Amino acid sequence: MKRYSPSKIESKWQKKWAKDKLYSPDLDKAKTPFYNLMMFPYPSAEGLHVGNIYAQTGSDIYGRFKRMQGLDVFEPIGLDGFGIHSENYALKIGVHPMKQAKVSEEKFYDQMHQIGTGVDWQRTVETYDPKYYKWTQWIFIQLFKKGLAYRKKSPVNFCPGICKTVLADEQVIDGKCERCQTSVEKRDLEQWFFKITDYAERLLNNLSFINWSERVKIAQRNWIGRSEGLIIDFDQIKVFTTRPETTDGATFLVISPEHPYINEIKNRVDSAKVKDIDQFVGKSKLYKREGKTKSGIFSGFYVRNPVTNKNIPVWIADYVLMDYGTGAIMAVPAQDARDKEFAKKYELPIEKTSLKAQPNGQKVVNYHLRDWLISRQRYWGPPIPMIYCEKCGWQPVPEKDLPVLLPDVKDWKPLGTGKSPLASIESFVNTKCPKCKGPAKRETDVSDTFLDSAWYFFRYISTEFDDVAFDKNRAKKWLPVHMYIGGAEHSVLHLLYARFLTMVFKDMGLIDFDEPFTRFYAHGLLIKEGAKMSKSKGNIVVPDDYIRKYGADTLRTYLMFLGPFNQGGDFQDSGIEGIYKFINRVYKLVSSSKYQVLSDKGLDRIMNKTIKDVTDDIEHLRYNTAIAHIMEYYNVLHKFYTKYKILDTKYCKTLVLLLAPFAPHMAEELYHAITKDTKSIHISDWPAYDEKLLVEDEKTVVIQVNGKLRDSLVVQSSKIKAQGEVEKLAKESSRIKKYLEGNKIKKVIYVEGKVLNFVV
Ligand code: ANZ
Ligand code: ZN
Repeated sequence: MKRYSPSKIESKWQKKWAKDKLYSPDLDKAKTPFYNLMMFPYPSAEGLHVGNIYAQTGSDIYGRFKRMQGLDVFEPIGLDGFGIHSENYALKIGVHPMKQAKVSEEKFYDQMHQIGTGVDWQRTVETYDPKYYKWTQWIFIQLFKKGLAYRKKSPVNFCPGICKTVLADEQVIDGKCERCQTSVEKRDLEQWFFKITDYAERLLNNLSFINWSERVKIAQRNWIGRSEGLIIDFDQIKVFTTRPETTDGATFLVISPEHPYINEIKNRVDSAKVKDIDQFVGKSKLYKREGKTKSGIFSGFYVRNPVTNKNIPVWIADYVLMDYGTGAIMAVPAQDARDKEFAKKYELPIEKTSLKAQPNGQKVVNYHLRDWLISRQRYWGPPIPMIYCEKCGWQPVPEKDLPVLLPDVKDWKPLGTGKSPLASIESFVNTKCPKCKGPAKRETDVSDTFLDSAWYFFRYISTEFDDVAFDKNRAKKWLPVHMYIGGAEHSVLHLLYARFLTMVFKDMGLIDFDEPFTRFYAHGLLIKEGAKMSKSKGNIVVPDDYIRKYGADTLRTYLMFLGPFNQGGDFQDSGIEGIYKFINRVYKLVSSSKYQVLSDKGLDRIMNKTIKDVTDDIEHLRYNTAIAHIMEYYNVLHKFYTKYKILDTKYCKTLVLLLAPFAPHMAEELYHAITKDTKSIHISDWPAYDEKLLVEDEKTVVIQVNGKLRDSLVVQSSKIKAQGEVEKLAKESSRIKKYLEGNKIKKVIYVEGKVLNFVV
C-alpha cells in the first residue's frame, strides 16, 4: 500500500482535469443545464482568505454533486478586481492598480486551482478587462437611453479619508466609511444616478416567488421600505405622514435644512432670523452622520394645523431628510419618539391626540429605496461613457467607440477635490461631441464597482462573444442561475442591483425572465478559535499553509465539517488534524482492502441508509451532517474488515463516491484504484439507494410469564440484542400487563431473538 500523499495526488489530478476540460460543459449542446454560481470574489494580492475558500468549497460541493447526478453543471469563476477595494489596497502598498491587478489575478487563480474547484477555466471574467468593461459601459448607455440614468446635484456622502470619493448610503456604516473607517461628510456634487426607484414595486413583489431564505427577503423588503401614507397641506407646506389620525396632536412642523421652502420663509422673516437660518443650514451640511442628536432652529414662520385650526411653528431640523416623502413632517410629540425628544429639547408643546379626525390629503406610497448613485471620483473603474457638449448637452459615447479605455497614467491617486484623477488628463478629457462634432468634454468619473458585479453572470456564459454583452440563446438556456451561493452581507445591495439590471434587460427584450437567481443560499462566517479573524489579532487563516500541510481535500472537508454551512463555524487547528486522520484512514482502508464479491445484509442496509442520508443532506447543503454520516459508514466498514479481513468492493466504491464532492482528488485516486472505469469519478453516477433495503428486518419474540406463553412481539433487528428494549416493549403489552400487575418480578430470562420469560 502506498502512503497517502496529498501533494502528489492533488497536482496530478488537477492537471488531468484541466487537460480533459472535465468541468467545461458545452454551453450550446448541454441538455440539462445547471448554472452553479458562487458570488464574485474580490481578492487582494494577499490572496484568498479562508472565508473565500469556505464559500467556494461549499458552492463547489453542490456543483460536483449535481454533476454526478447527471446534470450539465456550469461553474464559472472570475474576479471582481475593479473598484475601491482593489484601489485602496494598491494605495496602501504603493503599486499601480493596473500592475497590482495582474499580480492579484495570478495569485487568485492559482489558489482556485490548488483548492481543486471544478470550475470552467475556459470562461474566466475579470471586471478590469476592457473586453468586459466595454459592456459595463454599454449597459450604462442603455440605461441612459431608457431614461434610467440621470444627473442630479445632491448632498452626497463624501469620504475625506483615503478614499476621497463619494460613497453610496450603503457604504456608510454608523457615519463612517465602510472601507477606511473615516467619518463621512456631506457634500453637494453633480452625480450620475440609476433610477432603481422606478422598479421598487417590482423588486418588492417578485420576492414572493423566489426561493430565497426568509431572512434575505426580509432584508430586501426593509431596504425597499414600502410605506403608505397621506400628504397633508399645512398651508403651503406639504407633509408626508403615515399617521394622519394624529394630526390634532401636531404641535409644530419640521422641514429639512435642504427644503426649498426655506427661501420663501427667508423672504418673510427679519434679517437677523435670515442670518440665523443661513448659519444653521450651513452647519447642517457638514453634519456627520454618526451625530444623531437632533438639532434644529425655529424658522420664525407659522402654519395652520388643518384639524385644530391653531397656528403652529415651523422648525428646521436635520432629523428630517429631504429625499424622503416631502422633506417636511408634522411633529406629533405625544405619539412619535423622535418628535418627543425634539419637543423636550426645545420646550415645544406636547398635546394629547384623541380626536381621530382625518384631514383631507392625497394618498401616496413612498419607498425608502433611493436611486443608485453611480459616480465615483476615482481612477480604478470603468470611465462613465458620456460626453458633455455645451451646445448639445450630455451625449452617450457612440457604441462603436466602446470601450472608453481607462488611460494608463502615473497620477492615479484620488485628489479629494470632488474630481476624479482622470479630470487632469487633457488628452482624455477633450473630445468631440458625437452629435455636432464640436469640441466637448468627457465625463471623468468612473462607475461604482457594484455595477461591475451586477451583471457578471450574464457574461460568464458569453465570453467568446465580442459583439454583444451576452448571447440571447445562451441566456435562454442557462439563466436564471439555478443555485447562487454567497455571503449574507450581500443580501441587500448586490442582490438588489443584479435584480434591477435583470429587470431592465427584460424590459429591453433581451431576456424573458425577471429574476436572475432562482435560488440564493447565504453561507455563514468562520471564526478562528473563538475569535473573529483579523489582521490586527494575527489570527487570519492562510489557506495555503494548510493546503501545504494537509492537502486541499482535508482543508475542504474540514471547512465543511466545522458546522452548518449557513452558520459558519470555528476553525481549530486540532479539528483539521482530526479530519486529516480520517482522510488517511479512508485512504488506507480502501487501498489496502482485499476485494471480494461478498455481500452482507447488514452492510447493505447501512450502505443504502448512508447513501440516502448523504444525498438528502447535500441537497439541503447540510454538509457537516453529510460528512458525519460518511464517517459512521467508514467506521462500520472498518470494523467489518478488521473482523472478517474481506470487504466487497461495492462498499468501498460507495464510500469513495460519497466523498467525491468533498475530497475530489483522493476520491478520484481511489476510484481508479478499485474500479476499471476509465472516466473520472466526477462524471460517474452518484450512487442510488434501494428503498426496500432501508427497512430493517424484524423478528418475532415469544413472551412468557412463569414459562407460559402469553404474547408474541415483532421486534426490529437493531433492537433484538438489547434485553432492556425487548423487556420494555413486553411490559407495554396489555396482555402481559395483566399478569404482571400486583406481582413482583423476580427474574427475567431472555434468549436472544426468541423468548423472553418473566418469573414472578
Ligand atoms: C406624524 C407621525 C405620528 C408619524 C406618529 C409617525 C408616527 P415611514 O414608515 O418610514 O414611511 N417622516 C416623514 N417624512 C420624513 C422625512 N423626510 N424625514 C424624517 N421623517 C419623516 O415613516 C413615515 C413617518 O416618518 C411619517 O409619519 C413622519 O412622521 C416621518 F405617531 O407623521 B409621521
Ligand atoms: Zn454638441
